[in-house]
Order: sequence, then structure tokens, then C-alpha cells
Amino acid sequence: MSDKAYMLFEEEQKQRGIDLEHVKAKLKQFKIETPSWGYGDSGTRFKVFQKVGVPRTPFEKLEDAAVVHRLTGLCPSVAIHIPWDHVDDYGKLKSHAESLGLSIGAVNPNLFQDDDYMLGSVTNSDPSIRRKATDHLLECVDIAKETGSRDLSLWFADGTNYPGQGDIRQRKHWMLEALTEMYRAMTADMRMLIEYKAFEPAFYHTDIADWGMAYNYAQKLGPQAEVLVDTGHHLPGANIEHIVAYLIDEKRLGGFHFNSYKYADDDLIVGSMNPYELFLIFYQIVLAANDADESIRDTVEKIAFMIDQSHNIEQKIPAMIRSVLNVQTQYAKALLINHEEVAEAAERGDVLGAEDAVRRAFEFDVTPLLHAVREEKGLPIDPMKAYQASNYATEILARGKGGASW
Ligand code: AOS
Ligand code: ZN
Ligand code: ZN
Ligand code: ZN
Repeated sequence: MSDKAYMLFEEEQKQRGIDLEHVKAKLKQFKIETPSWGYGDSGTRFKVFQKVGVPRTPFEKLEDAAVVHRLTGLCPSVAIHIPWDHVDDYGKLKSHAESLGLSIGAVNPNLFQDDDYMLGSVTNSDPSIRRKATDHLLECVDIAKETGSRDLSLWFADGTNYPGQGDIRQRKHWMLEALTEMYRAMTADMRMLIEYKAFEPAFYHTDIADWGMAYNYAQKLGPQAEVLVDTGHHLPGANIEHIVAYLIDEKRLGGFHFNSYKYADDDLIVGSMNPYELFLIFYQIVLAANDADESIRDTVEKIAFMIDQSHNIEQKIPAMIRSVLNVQTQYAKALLINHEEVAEAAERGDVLGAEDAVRRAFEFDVTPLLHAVREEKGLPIDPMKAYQASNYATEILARGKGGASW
């Protein structure tokens, strides 16, 4: 991309009243956490395809994540999943991350892959299973202390497949009991991010099925508990950006799991199916980031932007690069919204004018802007191409087949 393209872009944005220096500064600060599990083999309930070159250990997953960060400048932290990323010495994992220019991000307990949890983990009617599940939550708090992680992200597969299978209200109490125990074990600088999901693997009821339930738990627990919005976890037609705005306003939006969906929790590459929705989510975030109320700005500041995808047929590393670039692109577009123009149109009752002021930002080609940002940060202007031109993809083939899988 030539300087000329950027100059034209700059001129056009200036005329619209957009301060590109501010936009660039925002883009340079932007961070997206990638998940360790996104680098391993994963798939569907039908088949997990084993790829050659997939990381064999949590250490190698970090090495792949470091490549994504080196090429995009966007991903300095990596979420871990326990026990998928179990190591004997988490201090060692932390220093390995640091030696690669990374840090360990959110710690995700896994309460869905043990036979004991078939009828529930923290909501199981068997007290010894509930104890085991809660102990795992506490173990994850300890791991977070060792890895220096701020966030604990919780997703529970708990639910039932048939009416009568479980006592919904009793399970609600057990859920709160376990969360309370974990909450009390957290240090003052930790956050509990509570994820919700409409269905799957449970198909009748899920114990934390929507944002309202997650929000209710967070409120009962205290200010260190917040809601995590996974974009794939809603029933069709849900207005995710409304949920986002609502939770920001309540100061309970802790973070995102980004991915794309066509039907349900499809875990496809974020921005590949519904980029406009992603843009509208960022519209709400950018709007709140400029709020007069400092506590709202503070909430936005602390949002953990994370990827949660399952790359079944894609090559893992380029899939992750594509994902974070897609997020960056929609964020960049949202930064081009002229909020005064939107507000003035809305004030006049000019519905079409307001919609136009929002949509127009989406229609800009932000390539010159992103190239400029990358150039100024000393990054390759096209990280996908840079990855393909590197030897990394061939070097990792030496790892062979049968690496880490979920
Ligand atoms: C599951 O549907 C959730 O999105 C969780 O965040 C889960 O822990 C993650 O996807 C890893 O499988
Ligand atoms: Zn998720
Ligand atoms: Zn999910
Ligand atoms: Zn998902």
C-alpha cells in the first residue's frame, strides 16, 4: 500500500471530522488474547482431524502463539485451559511465555471432560462430585497466582437433557455455592468471568443459559465477578450488541470470546460470517470508551478481548492470524464512526441519517490505515503473507502428527 493511498484516506477522514492520530493510537494499543486450545487439534463430535505440526505441549502452543503476536503485534497473552495445559511447574510456563514476549492470560477450568461430570460438575447431585469440581476451580485460582493471570474464565457444560432429570432450582443453588467458594479464594486483583451458553452439550436446560443468569451470579458474588460474552452462545437472532451495551452500562462486561457462527456455537473464524455484527459490537464499545462517566470508560478499558475458536479443517496458525486481523479490521472501522453525526441525526429523529452515519464507517476500506499502523509499529504490513513467506510452517512439521488435542 502506497503512502498515496494513506494520504487520500487521511484527507477523506479529516473532512469527516475524524482524528486519525487518535484512531491510530487506539489501534496500536489494541490487544486480543489467543487461546492455547486454538493451536491444538480440535474438531466436531464426528471427527478430530490430526494435523502434522500441531504443538505437542503447552510450551509449544506458546511458541505458536508467539509467532501470531510477532507478525500481528496484537496478541501478547495466551489463555490456558486446565488440565489441557497441565504442567508440573506453572512458573516455568510463565517464564517460557515471557521469554517469547508473551504472558499467560485467562485460566479456564475444564469441568466437562471427566466421566464424573456426565450429570453435572458443580451442579451434580452427588456431593463428592460437586466437591471435586469445586476443588478444580480452586486449583485454577492457585494456577492463576503462579502464572500471574488476572482472569479466570468459567464455562460450565452443566445442564440436563430431559425434564425431571435435575432440580433446576437446586442446581442454581449449588452453582452459586461453588462460585462463592471460588470467588472467596481469589486475590483482590483477580476477576471471575462467567460465560453463558444457550445450549450444548445439554439440550434441555443449561444451568447458565444466558447473560441474565451470568449477570445475576456476578451481582450476587461481588464486583470481581463479571460476564463473558461468547459471540457463538446465543439463540438465533439475539442482538449481541445490545447485550454488550447493557452489560457495559452495568459495569459487568468482563470480556469476549470471539468467533463466528452461522447456526449455533460453530466456533468459526471470527468475522468470517457476520462482520457487520462484529462492527456493531465495536460500535458500542467505542461509544462507551468515550463516555463522560469515568467508571464506564474504566469498564471498557478492562474488557478482555479473547478468541475462542475451534479450527477443525484450517491450518491453526494462519487461522489465528486471520481471526485477529478480522477483529482489528472491524475495530478500525468502528473507530471511524462520527458519533456527533449519529447523535445529531438521532436528535432530529432522522432515522435514516443516524443509520447512515453508523453504516458509512463500515463501508470504508481501512487497508491503508492498518498498513500505516503496522508500518509505524515495525510489523509486516500483511501478516498473513509474512507467515506464508516464513519457514515456520515447514519447521513445525518436524513435530509430526498427534499433537495436543481437546
Ligand atoms: C464452550 O462452548 C465455551 O465456549 C468455552 O469457552 C470452552 O471452554 C472453550 O470453547 C474451550 O472448549
Ligand atoms: Zn467460549
Ligand atoms: Zn463455545
Ligand atoms: Zn464457541
